[in-house]
Amino acid sequence: MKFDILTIFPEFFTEVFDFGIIRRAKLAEIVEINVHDLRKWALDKHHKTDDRPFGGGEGMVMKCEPVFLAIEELLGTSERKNYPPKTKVVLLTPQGKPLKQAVAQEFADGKERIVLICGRYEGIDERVTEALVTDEISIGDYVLSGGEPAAIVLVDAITRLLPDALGNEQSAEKDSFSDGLLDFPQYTQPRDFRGMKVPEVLLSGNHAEIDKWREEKALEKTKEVRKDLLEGVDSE
Ligand code: 6GU
Repeated sequence: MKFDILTIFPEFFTEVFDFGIIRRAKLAEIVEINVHDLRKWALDKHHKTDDRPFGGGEGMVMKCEPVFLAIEELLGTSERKNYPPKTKVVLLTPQGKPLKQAVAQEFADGKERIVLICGRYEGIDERVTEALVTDEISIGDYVLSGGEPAAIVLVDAITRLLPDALGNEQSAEKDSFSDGLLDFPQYTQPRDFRGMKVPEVLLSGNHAEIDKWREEKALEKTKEVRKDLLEGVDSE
């Protein structure tokens, strides 16, 4: 999978992909992540990537030309219907479709290239959305100053789902949400920490009992904090 991130803050991403699973996936060439400074495609003297909104109002709006030029250079065309196969152009925006595990799974399955456009909170010229963008994604119902943290979240969520990205010791199938439930609680050494003891059942060696306990705890936790997951209701 090849990711291209378009941003006005490339330094934001300096080290964020250099740890853990993503670092390993890069080294194993399971993913390639390229970060591009949008200013490179801002052709005016001051490399301006934003301007005041037509019609008036607060804040600045991202200009469309640098994004069009970037997409043309990266994908060979700014005509969405002519993009290379298995290519997506994702705009990170609070106006997007909420990111869920199933959405990440869809991107991981059968896509080879994802271009991520980091919008700024105040907005991006609508012609980018109309002509270039295949998917608009939000990472939740709260306000971020820009799409950069959301791009990091999306790259992480997709990368861990790619074949061979996780070592054998880990499995994406066992992750929270892949079965629609939150995870059960985990414990490790010591067995007794300041009087707080590890539940007996986990020390019993009885795997049927342990599985049953874990299932119960996962259900209990999900009922407590994320009832919506059990009701199949779409909510954050
Ligand atoms: Cl993708 N962008 C911004 N600016 N805010 C957000 C978001 C994205 N997702 C949730 N809030």
